[in-house]
Amino acid sequence: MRAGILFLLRLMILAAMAGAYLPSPGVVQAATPPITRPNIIVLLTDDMGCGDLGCYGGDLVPTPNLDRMAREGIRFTQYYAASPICSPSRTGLLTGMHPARWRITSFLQTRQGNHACEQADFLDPSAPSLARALKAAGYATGHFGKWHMGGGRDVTNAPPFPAYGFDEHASTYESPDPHPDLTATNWIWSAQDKVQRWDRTAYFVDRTLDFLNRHRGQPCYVNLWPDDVHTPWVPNRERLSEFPNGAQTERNFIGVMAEYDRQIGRLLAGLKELGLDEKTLLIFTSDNGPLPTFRGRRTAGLRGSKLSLYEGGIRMPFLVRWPGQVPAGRTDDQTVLSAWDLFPSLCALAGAPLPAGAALDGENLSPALLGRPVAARAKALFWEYGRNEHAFAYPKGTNRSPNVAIREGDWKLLLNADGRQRELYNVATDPGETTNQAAAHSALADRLGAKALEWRKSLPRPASASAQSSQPDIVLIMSDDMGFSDLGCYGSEIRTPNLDALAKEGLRFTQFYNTARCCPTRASLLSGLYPHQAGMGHMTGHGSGREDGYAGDLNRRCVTIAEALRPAGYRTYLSGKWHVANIIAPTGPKDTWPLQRGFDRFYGTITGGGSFYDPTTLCRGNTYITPDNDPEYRPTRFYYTDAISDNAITFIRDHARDHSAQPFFLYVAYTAAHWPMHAPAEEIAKYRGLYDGGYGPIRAARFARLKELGLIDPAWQLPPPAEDWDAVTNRAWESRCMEVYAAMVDRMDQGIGRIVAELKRQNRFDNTLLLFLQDNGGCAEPMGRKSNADEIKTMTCQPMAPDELQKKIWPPMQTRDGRPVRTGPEVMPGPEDTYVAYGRGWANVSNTPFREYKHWVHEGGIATPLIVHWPRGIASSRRNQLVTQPAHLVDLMATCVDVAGAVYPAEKDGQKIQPLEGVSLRPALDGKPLHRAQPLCWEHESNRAIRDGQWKLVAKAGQPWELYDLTADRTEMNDLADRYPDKVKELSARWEAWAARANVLPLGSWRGKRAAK
Ligand SMILES: [Ca+2]
Ligand SMILES: [Ca+2]
Repeated sequence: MRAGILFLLRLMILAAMAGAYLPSPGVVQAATPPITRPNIIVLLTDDMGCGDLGCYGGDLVPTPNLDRMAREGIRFTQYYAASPICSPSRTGLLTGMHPARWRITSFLQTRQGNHACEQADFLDPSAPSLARALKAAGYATGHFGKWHMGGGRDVTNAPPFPAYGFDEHASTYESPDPHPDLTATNWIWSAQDKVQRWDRTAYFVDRTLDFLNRHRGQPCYVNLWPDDVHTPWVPNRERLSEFPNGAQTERNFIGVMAEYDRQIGRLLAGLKELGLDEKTLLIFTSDNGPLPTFRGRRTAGLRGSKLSLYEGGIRMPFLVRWPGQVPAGRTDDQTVLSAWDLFPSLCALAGAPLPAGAALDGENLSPALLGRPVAARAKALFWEYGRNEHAFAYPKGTNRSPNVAIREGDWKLLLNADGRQRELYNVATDPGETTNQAAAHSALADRLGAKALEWRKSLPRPASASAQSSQPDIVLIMSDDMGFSDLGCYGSEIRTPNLDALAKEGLRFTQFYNTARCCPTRASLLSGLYPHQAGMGHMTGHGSGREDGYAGDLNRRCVTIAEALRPAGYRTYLSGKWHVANIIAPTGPKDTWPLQRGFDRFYGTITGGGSFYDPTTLCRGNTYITPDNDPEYRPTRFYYTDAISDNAITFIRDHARDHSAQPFFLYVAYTAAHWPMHAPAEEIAKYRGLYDGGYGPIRAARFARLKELGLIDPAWQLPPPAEDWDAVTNRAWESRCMEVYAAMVDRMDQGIGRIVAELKRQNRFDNTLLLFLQDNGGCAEPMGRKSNADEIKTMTCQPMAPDELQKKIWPPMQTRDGRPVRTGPEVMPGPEDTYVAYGRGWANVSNTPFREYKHWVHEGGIATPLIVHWPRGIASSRRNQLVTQPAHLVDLMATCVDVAGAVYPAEKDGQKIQPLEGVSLRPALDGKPLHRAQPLCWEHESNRAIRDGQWKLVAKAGQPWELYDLTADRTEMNDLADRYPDKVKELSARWEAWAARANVLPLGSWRGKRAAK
């Protein structure tokens, strides 16, 4: 009672002051807080325009309840949203600041999309929050409805609601914690949702009333943020069959709008029923303008729409109702207020102090909310929307606005951030923005333009630009034809101390996958797509006339990592094997060679295989060279693995000298330990005798070590051996094969050690993201395992001139000094005149504990180590940990683009680029889950597989599907296909859908020419 009298008294004083005191510009009278602090409901509607409400002159749909709310309170005609699109608009309201100050510039989307829009992935929880400020002042806080300030899609690390000061919440897909009743699938809505699309506003109204009812003893702050009337418009059960074709029709909109208004009626009735009418300040507004506008009817004739800075995009309906406190039936067409004014204004009404140190952009206009218009605000209003052409959507024609705007007094100036396209309107006399007065009032336009651009420049630099100084160097190292357990840190006896050290200081993935073969893996790694999408379903070198998915050249509907990173300021280098180009002729076109696919510098081989002492297609830039005629690299003794390491080091050294301020991407593609078994004698000597006991003991030791390291589950069975050592007749030769193989890996590891040393020497190592992986599993191909003694008897060989190119990839061939190259079990491998593969028995050891080999998509063909090392990017507490989430080559592009702050392009050189298939591995580096929308799939030579969670369905060419539960049985020993026929059916259907989508079909195209059509 006493409180009521005091409050009345205060209102009388306010009323008296309203008559007596007119604030001068720049001075706004702060409201004394009411004695009884009201509940505050901010009802923020999605994509609703003034013309959608009868009380603003709308005539599409009767809105009796909204109109009644207007009659019972104040209707403002000059209220502005913070942005013409969801996320920044919401950010402005919640933080009281221009949303771009928190790097929210467009709707929050995928990480790649966010980068493209120069924005953060979620609202920084250290930003001011209206909810937190009111909670600190004793309010109970709830958020019911759409959030869209973080979470959803591949953004898995958005802070939870309590981080922003909310006690309770129920929200949708675009939030850190989607409510299961609203989110049956991995999308914003679906027909499977328990709460149907047309019942959502009712659901949020119910949650709001329930929250108020449960917190009667406390003032409440509630965000009631329905996702109506955003598209799709799904008005009711009866009309669901019309979706999606009817999703944007006028008829469906009318249905949705009518239902929305009915729910406003339920809210008003509910407040009354709870006895809270006079205790509740209810604010109704919208986050941005409508789209489609139905010929401007939904904007009440204002120019523009959602996505536009013209009034139709940002001038919103705004109603305030507080029976008994706020005068009824008023229209305030004087006060110019904005979303970011609500924070200080509502805090003033609630008696809540503003957060210490907060630099709010808004001002306290609480007198206006109580019915006393503020004729002149202190601060100008600013907006921006649209930072580039590729990542932002814009309305068409005259509704598209310049991308910066300012309003001061009655004047509004729009211009582009580069100062062009100035438009000046008097929005008091010309709210439709029809007459540009920039020429007539050029001094005013100059002044406002300068002010707007100064404001625009004060915004934080885009995430990608501000990350520039901290953009990591990226070193992606891949080896050739190695098995899962060939590195020390993955259970091997082969000495790889440098890779082991990287693993110890970094992370090891236990379920990383390649695509089973050289060319497809390289295409997938470079492009972030499945191989067939990049034109590399099979190998290079098949000639023309093949199916598109098997053309054998990296196509132009993909970009390489180098092409994606260059625009973000990266220099790009490749040392090693390319193997994604059909044409290898020295005089042929080179448009699919590295320099034409985004690399600044290239040293290496265009094709695969070949001698380590005289690799065919050895190349510097676009020019073929030989080990004897390369002026830039003259080692005492040429060995290709060393050459790849040495040239990589040269690239790093030259970069530090010439481009030290720029980050670089260095792709190091070793050909070790692909056949032939070639290694310097001193390396082989280190392994002499180690493999004399044959396959069994080594395989058993690796199996034990893998378990010890925690890389495999002890419960998994080791498959039977592929070869029987007792049956081997050429044991000395057979064990020498493995000695050389080990020497090749060892020598590569030493080179990696030297690359690391150079990064350290250049002081770049701490901020280098270094990744190591292998292109396919151990190789069982029998290359060079039969004697060619008879063939070479008739060979005549001459020493090769320094400029003479090695044209042969495999025998018959000769050494540069004129000796024939020998094969078969009489030839101890290692030297340059030998050409031998290590064979199936050792490949089986390499692939311990898995089945099958290179070519096949059982685990032995596609499982690879992945070591990730990045001192600045991986918390020290995470070092030496294992990442057990499945991941795939397609994720490497997404990861590089992510950490580089680069933009994955939708288009390049006028050519549409296929969307990324992978997800950034960055959350996994932090120990967080990856959110992959699609299962992983494989096809190579008609071998096919699909992995979804624990399940893998796999088949060899022409064979039936096998089903494995990889959690229980990653060695693929217990085929569950007969036991779970429904799972087989489901996964095979999904594989088929992928194959159709990913350019894999017709299956078997890898065998030859295009099928007749
Ligand atoms: Ca919206
Ligand atoms: Ca390979």
